[in-house]
Amino acid sequence: MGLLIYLNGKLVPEKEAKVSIFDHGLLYGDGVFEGIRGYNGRIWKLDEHLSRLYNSAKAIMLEVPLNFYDLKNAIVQTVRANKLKDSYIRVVVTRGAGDLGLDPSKCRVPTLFIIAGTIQLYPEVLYEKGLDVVTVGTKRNLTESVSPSIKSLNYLNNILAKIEANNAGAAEGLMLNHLGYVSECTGENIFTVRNNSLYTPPVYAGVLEGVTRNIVKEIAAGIGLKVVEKNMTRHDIFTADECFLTGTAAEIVPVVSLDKRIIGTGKPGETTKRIRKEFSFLTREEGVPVYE
Ligand code: PXG
Repeated sequence: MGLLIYLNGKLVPEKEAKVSIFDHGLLYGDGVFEGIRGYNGRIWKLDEHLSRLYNSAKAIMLEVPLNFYDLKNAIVQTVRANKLKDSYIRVVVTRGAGDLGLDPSKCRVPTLFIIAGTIQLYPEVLYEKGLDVVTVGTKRNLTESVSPSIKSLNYLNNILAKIEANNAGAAEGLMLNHLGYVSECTGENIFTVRNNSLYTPPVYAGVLEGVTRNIVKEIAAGIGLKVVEKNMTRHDIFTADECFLTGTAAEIVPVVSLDKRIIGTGKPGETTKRIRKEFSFLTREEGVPVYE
């Protein structure tokens, strides 16, 4: 049995959920998206994800066909229609169908679809053992070219980095910005732990302002850890006590080496484990209810 997909105002079986081959989301990667999680019959940080979606759309001058309230409702309805307790939700807005030229002004109606399914990004064993990460040659997009703050359908920057990580046999790739400072991994933000403080690159280093990143900052404050946003080099990661990545799909995943340099003890650290525990507690308690 397939999923029910929300497509332009209707719930349709996945086999019937089709978009035009002239859709500029497909032809040019012209569109925006969000990846959202549902836990325990609730949708986690829905408002935060939707704010980012509207901001991404604004930056590319794309009008989301539904207002905030109606879009929120459509997402809840889609999760409910698929009877999901734990879910991974993909919300996609594209420029819509146009002609073969790239001019977005010729695309009159944006396409909106919502997929509510499930995901497991990494096998469980990687959360226990930690990831080996390599630095990739592909630099993170320049802020004044395609801003990393826009969660656009144009993910080739990150996909090229992921290909390099795959080729090196590593679970993730660390991307530097054009100045050589650490930005983020291909679909996750990065943190280090050192002397009871957390460090993460600032948004201006070319990172997506992750929803999970922001929650980790709150968790850290709640357990008495200082959070410092500053430019970081690979050296800062080699010599950290602990390192972890954050993202909606990955949640919080420990990193135990970078470019074969063992980080800390080479095992997931105590602070990382503590934050993972707090995070998993919050995700089970909070969120927009789907079934009430
Ligand atoms: N950086 C980038 C470049 C991302 O795409 C994050 C950080 C983490 O942000 P959140 O808000 O999720 O904490 C993301 C989001 C995947 C996948 O399958 C990952 C994302 C999006 C879509 C797919 O790995 N990550």
